[in-house]
Amino acid sequence: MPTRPSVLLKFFLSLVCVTGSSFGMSLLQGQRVLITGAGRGIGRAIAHICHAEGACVALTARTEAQLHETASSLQRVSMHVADVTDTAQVEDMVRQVVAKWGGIDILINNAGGSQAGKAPLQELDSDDLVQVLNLNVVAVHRVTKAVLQQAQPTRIINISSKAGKVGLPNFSFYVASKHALEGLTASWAEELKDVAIVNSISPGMVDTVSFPKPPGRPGVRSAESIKDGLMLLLKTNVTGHYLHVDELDEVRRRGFDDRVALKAINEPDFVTQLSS
Ligand SMILES: *[C@@H]1O[C@H](CO)[C@@H](O)[C@H](O)[C@H]1NC(C)=O
Ligand SMILES: *[C@@H]1O[C@H](CO)[C@@H](O)[C@H](O)[C@H]1NC(C)=O
Ligand SMILES: *[C@H]1O[C@H](CO)[C@@H](O)[C@H](O)[C@H]1NC(C)=O
Repeated sequence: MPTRPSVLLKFFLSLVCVTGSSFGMSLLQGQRVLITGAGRGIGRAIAHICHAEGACVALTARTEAQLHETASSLQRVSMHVADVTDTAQVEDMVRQVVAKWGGIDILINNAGGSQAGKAPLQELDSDDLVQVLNLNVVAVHRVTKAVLQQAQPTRIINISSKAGKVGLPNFSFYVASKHALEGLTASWAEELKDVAIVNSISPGMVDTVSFPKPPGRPGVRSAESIKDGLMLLLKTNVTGHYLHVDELDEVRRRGFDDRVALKAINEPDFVTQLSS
């Protein structure tokens, strides 16, 4: 099994991205994709899915060993150790990615985390809310801003959650952070509408280090199973939308077009609805 392509082969493969060629049939041929939190879990699955579609993938995470694990079976790949909560590290990471690939076409804001512990509000420490907002919201702005300063991405995808849409008891800090993420997504979709498509995806109940799931629990899915939802968001020309992978499955079971699963983040105008 050839898992370590030669340096020369890697060089030629990476030219596809540096020169922006797009001669293949794969959806992401020649596209340069930056993925945060790519060292494990959903970020690692996203890296593999994008690479299988022909993309050149730039991986970033805090832990170098984990980046190596994600990259080990990939050819068109670069690794960039950075902490998304540190502005200088993020700006430097984006500089390295642009130097390596000549640009960034797609940004996938995947890095994020859970709240310190599940508990009702009376038992939570307010400082923990600052922590979760810093990682799940502030860092997304930091990375997205640095990318927009140094490259012209045409697509931005945020990894959100059902918790971006509904309240969940004992989980209010995480819920608040994902609601805030939806707010960023909807606002940025409008601000960037002439240059980039901005959407969010909820990967459903994936068993990860940040969110371990008891084996056999109903509804639990693998990180790899988000592929069809992710591909839909990588193709769509609508912006400011949210997709939940479980809902895409249900849309398909009922025989609707996949696009039915893409829901506008903005509520329809209430007064217009009343008068129609
Ligand atoms: C929330 O946490 C409290 C206290 O730990 C627990 O008693 C309660 O069952 C939890 N509620 C839910 C819905 O998990
Ligand atoms: C997206 O593409 C479809 C078909 O290609 C087209 O009918 C639709 O108007 C487009 N929508 C936007 C928002 O560009
Ligand atoms: C992307 O997702 C992150 C959290 O994963 C969120 O904080 C951010 O607001 C999102 N950005 C957009 C444009 O949706």
